This record gives sequence, C-alpha cells and structure tokens, in this order.
Amino acid sequence: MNNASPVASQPADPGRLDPAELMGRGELEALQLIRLKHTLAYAYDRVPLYKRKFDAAGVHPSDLHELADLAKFPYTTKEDLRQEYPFGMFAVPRDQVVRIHASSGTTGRPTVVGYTRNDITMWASLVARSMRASGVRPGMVVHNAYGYGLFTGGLGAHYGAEALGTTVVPMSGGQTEKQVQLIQDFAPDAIMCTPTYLLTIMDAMASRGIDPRSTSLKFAVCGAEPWTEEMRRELETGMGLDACDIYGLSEVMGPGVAGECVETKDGNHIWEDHFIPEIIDPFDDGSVLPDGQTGELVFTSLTKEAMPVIRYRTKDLSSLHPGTARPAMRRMARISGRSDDMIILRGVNLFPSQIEEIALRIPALSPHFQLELTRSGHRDEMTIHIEPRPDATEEARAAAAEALRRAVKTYIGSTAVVDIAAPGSLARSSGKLRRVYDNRTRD
Ligand code: DLL
Repeated sequence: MNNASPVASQPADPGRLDPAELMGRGELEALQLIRLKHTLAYAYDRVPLYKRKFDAAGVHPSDLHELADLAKFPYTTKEDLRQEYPFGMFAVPRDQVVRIHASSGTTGRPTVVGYTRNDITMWASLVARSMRASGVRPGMVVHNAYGYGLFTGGLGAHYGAEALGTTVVPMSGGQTEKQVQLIQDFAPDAIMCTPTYLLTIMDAMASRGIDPRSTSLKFAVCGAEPWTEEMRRELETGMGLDACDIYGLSEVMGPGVAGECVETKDGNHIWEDHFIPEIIDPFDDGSVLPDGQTGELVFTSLTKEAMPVIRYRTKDLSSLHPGTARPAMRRMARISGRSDDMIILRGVNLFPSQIEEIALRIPALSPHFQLELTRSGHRDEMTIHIEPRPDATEEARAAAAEALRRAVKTYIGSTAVVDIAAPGSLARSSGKLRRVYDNRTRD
C-alpha cells in the first residue's frame, strides 16, 4: 500500500540495522536457545511463582534441550501476575528496579511491571528498532502523543525516540488543540500515538481549516489498540503519510515487542532475538498451534532482568507468518481482538475491528462508531452508532446504513441495528478508544 511514497520505495539501509535483524534463522534460533536456557533457570531460581509452577508441572529448566521443549513448561497468566501484586514477580531486589509501570486495571488489581537499568536500555533499543523499521531516522523530530504515566506507551516511545537519535516532543495524549498547534510550530517528521487518536488529531486539523495533508508529518507509528488496513488507508490518505503498526504489552515489556517495516507494510515483525512467540488454542486445552493458524499469542522473554515472563498468555488473537523485510523474524497477523473482548451476540462471535473494516469500505461512512449491546427480554441486540462523512447527503446516509446492516449480516452473520449519529456526536479518542458499550443486564 502507498508504494508511491518516497520512503517506502527505498530499500532499507542495512548499514544501520541491528546485526540481529540481519541474522539467518539458524543463527537466530541458536541465540534463542542459549538465552532461553538462561531465562528459564534465572526465573526458576529467583521468582517463587515460577518455581512453584514448574515444580507442580514436574518440569525443571534442565529439561529444555531444544526450543520445542518450551512447550513442556506451564503458562503464566494475568491472574498469576495479579496474585503476586505488587512486586512478587520481580527477579531482582527492589532497589535494582529503576522503573515501575502498571496496566490500567479497569477490572481488579492493576498488573505491576518493573525494569532494571539494562531492561530500560534494551526496551529503548527495541522501540528505536521498530521506529526505524517504520521509516523514522536519526535527526528527525518526533511528536509523541502516547500518554505518559503508568501506561507504557508514552515513556516507552520517548526512550525509544531518544535512543534512535531523534528530537522528541513529549506531548502525551489529550489537549488536541495544542497537539495541532505544536505540530504546526515544531514541524515534526513523525508522530507516535494510537490510530484512533491520530484520527482525532486529523479531524481537529480539518475543523481548524488546516489541510491535514499539508503538515510536515511523513510517518506515523501507531499501536496500543486494534486497527485495520482500512483505517491505515484512512490515515495515510487523509494525512499524506506512511502509517505503520507497533505492538507490545506491559507484561512482556511495553511497545516495541514487534514493529512493522515501512517498505512492506505487511504486519509486525516480532523481535525474536528478545521474545519467543507461540500461538496456542485459547478455547481448547492450550495446545500449541502451527504457524499460520489463528489463536492466542503467548510470549517468553529472553533478555529481561527485572521481570522475566515465561509463556505469558496475552489473550490477543493472531497468527504467525514467515518474515519478509526481516527474513529471520516471524511476523504476526494484525490482532483481530482480545479473546476476552470478543462480543458474543446470539451465538455469533465478533470484534469491533470487523465492523471498522466493513464500515470503512462504505464511502458515506466515517471511522467514528460505537457498538451498544442491549437486551430486550431474552434477546441480545447490537446497535452500531456511526457517524456519516460530513458531506454525505441524506439519501447517501440512509443507503449507507442499509449497506452496513446488510454487510454485517452477510460477512459476520449478525443482525444489527444501524443508527446514523450526528457528525461529531460520538466520543473521540485521546488514547485507547472504547468501542463497545455493553448495557446488557446480567441475569
Ligand atoms: O498498549 C503497549 C503499547 C503502547 C503498544 C504503545 C504499542 C504502542 P498495554 O496497555 O499493556 O500496553 O496494552 C496491551 O494492547 O495486549 C493488545 O490487546 C493491545 N495492543 C497493543 N498494541 C497493539 C496493536 C500497550 N498494534 C494490549 N494492535 C495488547 C492491536 C494492540 N492491539
């Protein structure tokens, strides 16, 4: 996509790639095995939870002889991390932990994660690697609109941008008017924020009479929430830039577990010299699935000191594919959703990203939508509240609503009510956008 872009058409500059990005698969796997043996023994010796779990499963770090032996080891879940709240997962004395982050913890206790000084350096280098893959270069100005604070997005992107040698503007999320002003004043080359927040910024520019395509921005590095190829097209054409994905989660590190290459734009390459990915069957017995099949993504860290994670279940649904621009590193398919965010509507499973994909193919519809779930009697209903494009006529709006209703029925199998909302009436994102409002009363 967007192959006409000047940057996308140039080959990557191998002189500046991390040597690990140029390894062959055999060399990479040899490195993984050495690091994995170390990590298993390190976690077992230093974190009581791992010792308990390994002992209960009857496995010992010395049972790992080849990479495939990892499947013998037990999974780690968010629940495990919660039970060790706040610092029980740390493998080093607390005074060696230089930074704490925590997940939002909207349900139950937050999950706390910690970093040694080396962890921070490693994390920054991987965010820098991801940014570079997405087109950002030393010397550029980077506008960072990921939220700063306990969320890993802001500081994670910040340290990565510094490590890459860019000039970082630590704007954080929110204050959209100010974002627009600073983008005009500081002329950044790249922006980092969630895809839905970039949409908010783009709309704010347009409503101030600024052509979003006229700014200095050439690259966007967007992640922290699911998004689609249709949303990429919306942002790229609307803002005249190259938009790439970046993936990560606090428990495993933060942003930069995987990043997308601007020259191929075909999904995130997982930085496998630091993390081993697996795909497992989330609904069955948790067995490991072969590459290409969709299931729950699981990660084992290979170089983390403060908080190693062994077979951490992310709840993110994806699949693994061979590397392209970085041949030895596998790619992950776009996250279709989280297994615990899946909407089950009258027996049909669906994710908001499926609605995004369908809606954005209908020219009169905008990317601004919310899903509302209600129950009348024993029947669950879903209403898609969606804004039309402001210039769409009344007839076009009505036709679009009908087209969306029909496409949802055909491609997803669900009957939905479509409500065309007034332009500008739905909540806008300033970070991770909430798409689903579940108002079903529990029986
Ligand atoms: O969202 C880390 C991050 C910050 C990634 C900035 C990228 C950019 P958490 O708050 O712990 O960490 O949320 C992690 O967000 O399990 C996914 O469900 C979702 N997620 C993150 N990146 C993507 C992405 C950060 N590129 C959770 N596509 C993960 C889809 C994503 N979902």
